[in-house]
Amino acid sequence: MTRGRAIGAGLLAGFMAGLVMTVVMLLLAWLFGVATPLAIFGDRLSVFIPADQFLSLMGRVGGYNRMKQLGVGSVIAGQLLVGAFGGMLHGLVVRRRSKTAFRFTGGVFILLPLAAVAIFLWPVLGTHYRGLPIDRATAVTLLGLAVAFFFFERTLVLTFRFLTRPHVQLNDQEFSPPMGRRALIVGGLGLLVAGGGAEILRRLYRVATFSYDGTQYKGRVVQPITPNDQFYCVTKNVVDPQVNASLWRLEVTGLIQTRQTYRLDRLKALPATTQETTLMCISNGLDAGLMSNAVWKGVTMSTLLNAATPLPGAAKVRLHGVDNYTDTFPLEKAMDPTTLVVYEMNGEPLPHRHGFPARVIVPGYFGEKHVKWITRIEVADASAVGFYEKQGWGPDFMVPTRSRIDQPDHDSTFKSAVAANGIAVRGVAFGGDRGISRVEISVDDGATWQEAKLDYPGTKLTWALWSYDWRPATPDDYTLVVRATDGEGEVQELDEDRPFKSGTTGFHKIVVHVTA
Ligand SMILES: Nc1nc2c(c(=O)[nH]1)N[C@H]1C(S)=C(S)[C@@H](COP(=O)(O)O)O[C@H]1N2
Ligand SMILES: [Mo]
Repeated sequence: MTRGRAIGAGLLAGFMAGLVMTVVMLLLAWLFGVATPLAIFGDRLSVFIPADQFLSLMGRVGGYNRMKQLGVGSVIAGQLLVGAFGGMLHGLVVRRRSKTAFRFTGGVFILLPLAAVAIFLWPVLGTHYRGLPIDRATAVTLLGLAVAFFFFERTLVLTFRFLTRPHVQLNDQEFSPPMGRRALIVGGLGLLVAGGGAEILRRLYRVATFSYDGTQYKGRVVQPITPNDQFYCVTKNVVDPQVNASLWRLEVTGLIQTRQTYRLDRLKALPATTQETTLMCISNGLDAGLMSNAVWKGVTMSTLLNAATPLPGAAKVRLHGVDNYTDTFPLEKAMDPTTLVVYEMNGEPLPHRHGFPARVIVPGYFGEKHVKWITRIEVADASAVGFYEKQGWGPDFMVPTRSRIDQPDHDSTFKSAVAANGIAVRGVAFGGDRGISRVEISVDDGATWQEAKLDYPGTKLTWALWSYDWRPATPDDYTLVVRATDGEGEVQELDEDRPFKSGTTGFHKIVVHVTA
């Protein structure tokens, strides 16, 4: 076999093997919720990208969803490239040895990559999109990788053999016909496999988070309690978990005396608490709607922790979702009677995208800490960090007091005859776990302030809805500003020293034109 032929056949066989392997991964993900590099490679990489770089990258590619799509696309492209390269090496080796045993190719193309990928992906192997507990999920992910690599190895070896095997034996002389026709057959098969893969990709795309990640709740529609299907939504995932409740467990582990495991029915059998709580994302802009309010039902986290008995040295809890999302907060906060593990949202089981079957509610902290699809509460020492903390978010995760004008629209115009009858100005104000005691509105860019009415005062743990009947007398361009005072008497402020990684502070302003 010539060198060129070995390389050509190797590249084609390797590309084909990469394709088959990728389709196997897609199938495993689609049918069984197995975590594959397509999804978890990005999770693993993103913790190495500091928050500011992460945000600028996100801006450059056109948003979080685009970034996720690029991530998956790059992993697929990478797998095909590495596959082709591996195939080429295989071709060159076979050319010298003429025969390769499974012992050899299995070692090089199954065991070696399995070890390498397992080591690199170790922290995220415990992911499972149907909700297996972390240890079992790790085993399933490894098994899935082994299966995918097995398909790679078999496809590579057999395709290469098919492409290069001499099929005519004349007077002891090898005759190798040109590879063209066989390459065509392999190419055709490749197209079929790619078509199947594209179909699975399409189906996965339809259930992917692209259509709803970043959903906001703001404007005229805002009511005291956000309907479940309008609740804001943020997820790090490309495809969110759809947990099968019978596979799912909640474990309490780490620095504790007795490890505890709860099935959903055991969790629901514990004394329940119902609590209205508002959530807001750390990345919520002053005018944005990554903030919503719901009534949650579940059990206090302290019930679960006390049953496990934390040991001396325990300082934090690290919470794990089935999507290997993690976050932490102080043990003291975990023991607070308002910190919950909930399974109902506004009287219904948690919707999948909001964490079915159970999520954490931890009032006062940004949305990130309200871990969805929770599967493990790990009691840890003070050094434990979570997913976004590794990216450098924080260090302050407490919600600062914020307020927003929902109505009228920014840049809207009113005839003065209409304006004289009153323009309804409405909005929300949120003070973390401190409540809202007062809202003021300014129509002259903060020079003077008027009292707004608290139509829905909420509780210490929720937002308040406010309104103001504004009757501008003269035509002008008005700048409206809102400011809230929390339940402890602290007036909302612009904290210039607060890093953006701890969430924005400041005032929401809109401009309204009143014309003659
Ligand atoms: N397991 C898991 N929990 C998670 C996330 C995630 O990606 N995975 N995203 C967090 C972020 S950044 C926010 S703002 C809230 C959003 O909760 P919601 O989608 O129910 O509004 O969930 C948090 N909990
Ligand atoms: Mo968030």
